[in-house]
Amino acid sequence: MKKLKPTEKLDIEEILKDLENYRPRRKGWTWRKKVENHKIGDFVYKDTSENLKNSVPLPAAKNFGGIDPQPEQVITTEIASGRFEDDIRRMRMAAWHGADHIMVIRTAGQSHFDGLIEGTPEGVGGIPITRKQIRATRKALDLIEDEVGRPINFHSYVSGVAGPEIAVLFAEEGVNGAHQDPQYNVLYRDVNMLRSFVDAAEAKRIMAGAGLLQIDGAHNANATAREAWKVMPELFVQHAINSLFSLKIGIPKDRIALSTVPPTASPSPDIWINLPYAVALRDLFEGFRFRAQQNTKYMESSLREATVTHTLNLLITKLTSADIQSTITPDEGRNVPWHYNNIQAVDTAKQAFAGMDGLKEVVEVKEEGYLKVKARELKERAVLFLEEILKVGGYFKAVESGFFVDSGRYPERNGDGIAREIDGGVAAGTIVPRDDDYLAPVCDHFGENNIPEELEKPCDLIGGCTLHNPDKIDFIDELDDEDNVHKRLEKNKKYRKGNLLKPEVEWLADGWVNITIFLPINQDVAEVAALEIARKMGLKNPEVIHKEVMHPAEGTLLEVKGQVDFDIEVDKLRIPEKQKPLPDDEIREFIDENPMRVVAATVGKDEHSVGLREIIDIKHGGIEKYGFKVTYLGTSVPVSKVVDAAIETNADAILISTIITHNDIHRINMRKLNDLCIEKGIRDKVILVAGGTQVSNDIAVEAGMDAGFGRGTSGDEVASFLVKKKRGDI
Ligand code: B12
Repeated sequence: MKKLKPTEKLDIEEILKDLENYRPRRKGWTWRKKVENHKIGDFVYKDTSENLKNSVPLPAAKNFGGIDPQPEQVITTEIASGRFEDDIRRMRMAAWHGADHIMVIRTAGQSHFDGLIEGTPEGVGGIPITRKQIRATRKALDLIEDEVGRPINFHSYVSGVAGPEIAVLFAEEGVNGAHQDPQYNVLYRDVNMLRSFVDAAEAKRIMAGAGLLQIDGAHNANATAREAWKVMPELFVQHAINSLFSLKIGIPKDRIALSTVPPTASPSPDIWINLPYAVALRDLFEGFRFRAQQNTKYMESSLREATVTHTLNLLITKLTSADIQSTITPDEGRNVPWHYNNIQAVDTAKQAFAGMDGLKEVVEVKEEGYLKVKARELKERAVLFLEEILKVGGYFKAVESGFFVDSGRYPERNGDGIAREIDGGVAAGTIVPRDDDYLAPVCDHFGENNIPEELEKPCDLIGGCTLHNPDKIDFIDELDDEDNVHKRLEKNKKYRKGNLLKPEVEWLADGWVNITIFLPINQDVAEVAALEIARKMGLKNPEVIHKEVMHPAEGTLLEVKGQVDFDIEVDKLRIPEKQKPLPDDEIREFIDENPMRVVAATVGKDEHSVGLREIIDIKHGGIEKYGFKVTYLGTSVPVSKVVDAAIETNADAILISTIITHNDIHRINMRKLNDLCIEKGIRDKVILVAGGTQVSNDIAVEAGMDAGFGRGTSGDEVASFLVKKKRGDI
């Protein structure tokens, strides 16, 4: 398969080609490699891992030499578009931003299917986990990991009544991690308790054999309980049950990760509650791995609020050392996550971790006082909980009595726990005891199996099982003539291969855009008005997805999503040609032979000098280094004074900086400069250049300048322009 090129899109058809013969090249989980005292650019990092080969750094990185420090934690992103062909494009973006643990959410209801499904049907809130979908995804991820230069862990769920079958599928197809926790099936999917634990034993054994990382499901209890911070003792109990069960079945400790979510969120006192919980958990479960999940329970529609909650969660991770940092899209509370929000969440983690690098070398989590007392109290409550489970006759009895997901702070009980019957639930009565002479010639199979002792592995009896001989796997391509990837690709071909472009947030060319509106009115009126505005703007199916009171009477902030129903023809767009700066020597040579004088100032009542000085000063690589003679007049300079100075010095060019743009003052200043130069008769011989954060070449030219330069301009670009203009090239 052809390598990916950073400038080319993933070719989905190419990925689907010859899929029946694709084999995963690696099995099992991969951790990041920490680099001690890692020198990156001008800095030495304490807690980072190896750099990526290709990546997109944080926006501010351009001020720091483009560095892109990668934290030591594995970073997770959860993907749930429902179409794998769109998921994999999202995965590629996420990997470039620093995600190396890609979790694929399953379609709603898959945990009740009692077998595997095939083909590439579309899912709801996730994809149907089928061999073809995961093989294609693994193949794409193999290409993506070569592109970024780091292994990518692919992950999904081993739960429901087809759990063991899914575990085999994952082991065969090179999936690297999975959620597996029988308590999850029991409490949230109403799968029969006995069936769930028997299935879990089988699934865990298979996962152990293939080196998958297992993540438990305890975090779902905080997502379910109304006051999640009260269920902390139960969370320990759930972690304990699943971790020890897994250990006994043979998963090694470093492949067992506890899924832990800080139970509360601000405005409750976040650190005060969440930190002792995290400390107690690490104490109790030493040697296991920790997967820190971000809190979503209290997230509604504010992206800002979610991002702050998540950043506080990252502080907890940093103080208590989690191994995996899971990121949740900040829009999870308001819609099916949009792909760019996956990326924003990964960046939030990357940015916060880079900022907090070395924190534990300068700040210590106190071992005495409140933290110790509180952590001890939580552990005691958990131990009492476990003792009570034993007292009532064990785990199944405890579930029958509604011990779990009760919103009381243990030992208090509110009586609102989830109770299940031992012989109730999905797939009740389906467990069949094995005969005394039971023999299954397959590997990584849990429990009694009469395999002859002299065999190296059970499947030698049949010349290899599918785990050892992948050629025995039956690859079923598609079962549904309509609901499949090929039909979907056919429909959107013109956007993938053609000349057409449309906005998207979930699926290619879905047409969704998001607009932000402030209305100076109360929220009830604002909501209706915002929809009307969106309709008048031509948006179809508008929906208010966020509403926030700025003041009960003065105004409301809203975000509205809507769809556009037109396409953009890419080849009809006029793309401004990127001007390449001239080579340094060429500029210097020209200025040696044709000395140029320049007058420069920040104009109007503007005191911002930093930008213009970067363009001029020799020490910043400004135009002086090429020999331009610059008369710098300073800041808040009237336009007339700039023109007078240009006449006095017989200048070849005028450079003005205009940062403040309120009331279009930047356009007014540019026009004034042009008009005055015309009035004084020098416009023909002087080159006029303006710059500033909101200045673009188009705006400047429209206001009478010869050129305009915005954010991120460098001296060589301005010098090149001046030389080309003087030479008459442009
Ligand atoms: C530093 C700063 C200040 C400093 C300025 C110190 C100084 N000596 O320059 C101080 C604290 C004094 C200041 C004051 C104010 N500031 Co101020 N300030 C900033 C800040 C934080 C950074 C600007 C900066 O230096 N950037 C770094 C340089 C390198 O980037 P740059 O300016 O974009 O320059 C580049 C390009 O634009 C271009 N360029 C710029 N000029 C030119 C000229 C030419 C000829 C060319 C070719 C290219 C070029 O090339 C440069 C290099 O790449 C910005 C916010 C931000 N993060 O951008 C606000 C910002 C610019 N300030 C702002 C405001 C409103 C003010 C105040 C009015 C606030 C107040 N009410 O008091 C006052 C204005 C005072 C006055 N009379 O001018 C606003 C402007 C909004 C707008 N677009 O109208 C900003 C954007 C902040 C904000 N979001 O509100 N500020």
